Amino acid sequence: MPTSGQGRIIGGWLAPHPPHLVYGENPPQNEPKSRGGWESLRWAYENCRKRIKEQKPDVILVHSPHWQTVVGHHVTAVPKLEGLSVDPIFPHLFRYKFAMDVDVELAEAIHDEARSDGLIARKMTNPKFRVDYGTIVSLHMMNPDWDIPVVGISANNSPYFYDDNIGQEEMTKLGEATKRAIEKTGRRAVLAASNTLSHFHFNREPNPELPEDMSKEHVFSQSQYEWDVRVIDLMRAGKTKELMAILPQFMREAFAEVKAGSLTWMLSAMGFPEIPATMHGYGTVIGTGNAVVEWDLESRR
Ligand code: 2X7
Ligand code: FE2
Repeated sequence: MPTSGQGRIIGGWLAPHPPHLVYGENPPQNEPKSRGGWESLRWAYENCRKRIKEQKPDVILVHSPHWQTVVGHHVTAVPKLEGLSVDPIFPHLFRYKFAMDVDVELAEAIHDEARSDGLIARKMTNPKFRVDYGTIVSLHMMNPDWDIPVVGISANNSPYFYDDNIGQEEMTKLGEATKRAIEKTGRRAVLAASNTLSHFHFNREPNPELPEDMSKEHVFSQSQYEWDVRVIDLMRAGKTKELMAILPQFMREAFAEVKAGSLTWMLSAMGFPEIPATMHGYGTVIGTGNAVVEWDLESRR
């Protein structure tokens, strides 16, 4: 692992985490088995897997809305994490035996940089910690071989208690701290914002006998769909400033999961790049809108 020289972020991915995607794939780590489903998103993730194999980053960092911390921003800072992760809402779809190597040096550097910027931060050093399904699904879909070390970053809950802006300002600072830590530790890093876009969903599984019944999967509403398209089009056009400006309204009107801050963190770490992002695929999961989107910083150097 490089520990000196100028590290850099080589790419960032909007990497949504519905557990259905892992369930649809049937990897050996996941106990429940399916007949498939949600292919448009799973095929989109195949492009990501290919890109990661080509790029061979030193580390993948993921910010997950389902590792919720009430006080501050936490980072995984223990060399190995393994165990069983169960989705609390969809335990019949996701019971996954995880094992991951953590880049502790980078995690500690993020912690230190965040604190030096006045953020509350904490190192998560419990080796028995049960990693949340958001972190696992994004990482599995990006790199099912799990042969690249990772850093997990928690979602501080403040946007859900206070004004949206308080949380997003913090996430901008956390992104900057992450960037400095990557540079100082000399890592070639890929970032993952583990976020669904529009987030209203059906309150019952349309077909409980067959959760992967794709004849029942569709957008929750036309207005949610139009919101997703508007946001994705700004990403594709590289209009990052405009994107950031409409996020609060998107959060309010489409209940967008970006409220948890993952996307803001990632775009901030990448310096809010005004470059066209590549859209790899869009699909709904239990009515929510999900997109796999890439910001390629490497080929633009
Ligand atoms: O966490 C999720 C999500 N964000 C979207 C859809 C379905 C399940 O879980
Ligand atoms: Fe989620």
